Amino acid sequence: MPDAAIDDLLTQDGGTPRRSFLKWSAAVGGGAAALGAGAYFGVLPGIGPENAAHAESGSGIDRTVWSACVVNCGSRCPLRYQVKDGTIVRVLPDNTGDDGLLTRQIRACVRGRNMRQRIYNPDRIKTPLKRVGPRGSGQYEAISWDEALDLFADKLKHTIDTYGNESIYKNYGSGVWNAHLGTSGGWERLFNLLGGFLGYYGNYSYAQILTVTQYHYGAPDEQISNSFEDSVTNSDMLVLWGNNPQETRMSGGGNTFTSAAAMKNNNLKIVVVDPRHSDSAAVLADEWLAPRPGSDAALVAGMAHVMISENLHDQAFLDKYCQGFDEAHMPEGVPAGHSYMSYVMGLGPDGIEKTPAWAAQITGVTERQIASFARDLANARAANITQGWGPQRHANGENQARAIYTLAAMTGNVGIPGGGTGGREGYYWPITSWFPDGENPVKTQISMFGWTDAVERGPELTALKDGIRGKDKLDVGIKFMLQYGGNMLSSQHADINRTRKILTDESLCEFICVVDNQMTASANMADLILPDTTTAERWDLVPSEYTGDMAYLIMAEKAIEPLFDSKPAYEMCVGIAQRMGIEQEFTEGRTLEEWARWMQAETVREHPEFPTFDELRVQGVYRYYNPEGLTVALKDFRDDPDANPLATPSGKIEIFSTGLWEMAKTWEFPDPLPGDVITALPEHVDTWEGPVEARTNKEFPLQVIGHHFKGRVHSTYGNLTLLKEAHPQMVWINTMDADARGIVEGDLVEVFNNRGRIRIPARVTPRIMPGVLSVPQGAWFKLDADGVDIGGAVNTLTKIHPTPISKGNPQHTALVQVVKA
Ligand SMILES: Nc1nc2c(c(=O)[nH]1)N[C@H]1C(S)=C(S)[C@@H](COP(=O)(O)OP(=O)(O)OC[C@H]3O[C@@H](n4cnc5c(=O)[nH]c(N)nc54)[C@H](O)[C@@H]3O)O[C@H]1N2
Ligand SMILES: Nc1nc2c(c(=O)[nH]1)N[C@H]1C(S)=C(S)[C@@H](COP(=O)(O)OP(=O)(O)OC[C@H]3O[C@@H](n4cnc5c(=O)[nH]c(N)nc54)[C@H](O)[C@@H]3O)O[C@H]1N2
Ligand code: SF4
Ligand SMILES: [Mo]
Repeated sequence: MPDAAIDDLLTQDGGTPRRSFLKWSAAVGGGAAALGAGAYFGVLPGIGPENAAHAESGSGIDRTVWSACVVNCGSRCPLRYQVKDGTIVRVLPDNTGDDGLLTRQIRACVRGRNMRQRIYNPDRIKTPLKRVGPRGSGQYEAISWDEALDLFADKLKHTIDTYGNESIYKNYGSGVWNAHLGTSGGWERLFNLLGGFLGYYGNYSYAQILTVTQYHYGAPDEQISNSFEDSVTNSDMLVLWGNNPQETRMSGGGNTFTSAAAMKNNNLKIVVVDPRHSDSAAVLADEWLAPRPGSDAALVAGMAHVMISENLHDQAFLDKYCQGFDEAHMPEGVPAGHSYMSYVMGLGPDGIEKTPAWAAQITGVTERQIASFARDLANARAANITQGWGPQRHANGENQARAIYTLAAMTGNVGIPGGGTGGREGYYWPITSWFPDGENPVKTQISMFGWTDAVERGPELTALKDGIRGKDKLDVGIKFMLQYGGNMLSSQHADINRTRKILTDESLCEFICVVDNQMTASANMADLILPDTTTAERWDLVPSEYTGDMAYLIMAEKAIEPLFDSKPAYEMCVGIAQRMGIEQEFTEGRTLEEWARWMQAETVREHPEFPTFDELRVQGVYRYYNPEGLTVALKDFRDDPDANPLATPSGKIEIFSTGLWEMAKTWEFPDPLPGDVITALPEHVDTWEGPVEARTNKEFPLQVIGHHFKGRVHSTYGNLTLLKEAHPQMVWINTMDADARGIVEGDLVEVFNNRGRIRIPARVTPRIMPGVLSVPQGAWFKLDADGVDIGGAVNTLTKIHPTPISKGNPQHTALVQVVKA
């Protein structure tokens, strides 16, 4: 944008541009057609002087600065900080855009609007801290930055010299996810320049679906579905399958808005499939089906039985685009009886017909509901089945995910407007430039969930048994761990008590450094704690993430000076690089702000339509769109499967996966638990602590899941008084289960199994199915003198046992008992 145009915007009065903007947005809101080639609209009029980073006369405010909430909630919201005398006195939301489907305001949720409480929280880590008592005891002394960085550099050098680079690990942490600079903070670049570190693959969000998609659709990542914007425009049915956008996508820029738009379309039926009557079920659903957690593959098989029996499935689509639905479309060399149809109709190896009655027994959904949902789905003109990541975050969650994908194929919805792939709702991935981390010279990777095993018994881990990649086995355990922007050590990984025990043994992992801005339970496990700033105290550029067909970029300007003795991670890395003799290679002469400017210059070089850094400082948010219009996933494949085959062995959707068939022959499960199997078809399998075991387990008869919760993003924001009052941590329990135990609403209860015990109030409600509890995940872990977690972290109850294919985190699978405290 030329300078004159910026001047123009800055001098316009607020009213005029808004009116012209509304006209424009009405056109764009009309749907795909309006988003033709070249329809890149970035500058939304309505950007008045109140947004600019300049003095505001008469308001008592020195300046208003654009920044953002960058937690990993999958949205990203702009925030405008009003600053007076170097202090943020007020947090304002986005004021660009309107209520148009593709021009929507990116309104921050209740969490972001309370950002001041996080920035000025008493839990802020104020100075570098060195451990003085035993690990985990929480005894620290304040040290200077010089001492702290010396200690870090010495330990790093010692560990590399003694054990090699493969013993260095940067743990998963999503607290600054997807900020172009903050995500890495500089750490990966630093380690890469020093010879590299043990990598990880996958993520806690969707490890299982991520990995199996490669086998099912041939895609390297989860296969997204059509966008909600497309559903609003073109579907007559939208299925939210273990998908809760009203709570997990709460930004006004994200799918809370677009799914609500779907709800306003009277010709669109919305079905929610979730053991809980989630906020999305409450707000959006015409119909709610409640399967037991971990039973989705059985539900799909029961529905498939209805479709096949009544000839409702799309045979033409399955013939042309899929492998393995029926016996006529199997790869060579596979014995008869291994097609999905054979599995469903009882003609496969197990000989069991997957009737609705069979499915009802496993899922708890009635036969009638299964049949009528199957018919409705098959008869819909265009249905978008969108699965969230709840169904796959289970023991053998891989099969759950693939089963839901399969339903999209059986109903012929893949690749058409209004349809979908069975994956999560589609979006336009941001195209802006990142901070350059460089390449990791170490190619060995563990699953992101495998780090406690790699600490405890690294050299025992192998490729075929534990999913080590890049090597047949690990040679050394993790000896040096950096936890940056994550609360894995005592909150977000499974089985907190066991995790803490593994970490307490200083002969295993010899050095732990936590870099955070709040004093979390994980920080308490560190040998060295380094106080980071918050985003408000540094420069960054923040892209949107899962925000449907409207992508955007936000300016995060440094609003205030670093509080206390904190420092942006990048500056910590510079200090360490100095000590390791690589300062120049690391910085290339750039400060943090200069890197932020560099990233935007890189973006503008590739996309001249984007605003420059200084333009973005004024306008705050830049929206942009996929030039191809609304997301219709796999449209190319649908239109011409020969010209655009999938990257599976057959080039087709593999309902029977050749890759998994082969994998099942070679992968090793020396001490298998039920469910540790790899099947070429998306079969239901009875797993450890799953819905079937729950029925016979007298000691721990209740399944517990931990839904993602509006009061926090994981553990972040979990220490804010206002949010705790608005959204108290309570365990959801069905009225019948509560009655049977003499529990009434608000009673303190203890939820426990052999791994741990938590104490929290009960939320007695018919909004969760009998036999199932939900403890919203991410509460701050806090042990009392008896070893009871009175913070109520669900991971006190979950198990460290990886899923069979992705070696991912089955953190919605656990059995427990509950009693009145
Ligand atoms: N039982 C169960 N467990 C789960 C899940 C589940 O569904 N059930 N979900 C899993 C999923 S999907 C995920 S993504 C993970 C998330 O797990 P984590 O990535 O550990 O997420 P948070 O708990 O939010 O921790 C983020 C940390 O970053 C810190 N932070 C925030 N801003 C900054 C900053 O600017 N600098 C630094 N240095 N630190 C900062 C926060 O204070 C917080 O301590 O949890 C997983 N755990
Ligand atoms: N407010 C808020 N928003 C968030 C987050 C947060 O912590 N708080 N975390 C963010 C992150 S990092 C991620 S990865 C996403 C997570 O997004 P998801 O993984 O989709 O969220 P979950 O709450 O784990 O699961 C979604 C729904 O699935 C249901 N469910 C659980 N098990 C099953 C099952 O076996 N079958 C079926 N059909 N349903 C099941 C749960 O009750 C829940 O309502 O959310 C993101 N958004
Ligand atoms: S938590 Fe998510 S929805 Fe809420 S303000 Fe932050 S980025 Fe936006
Ligand atoms: Mo996640």
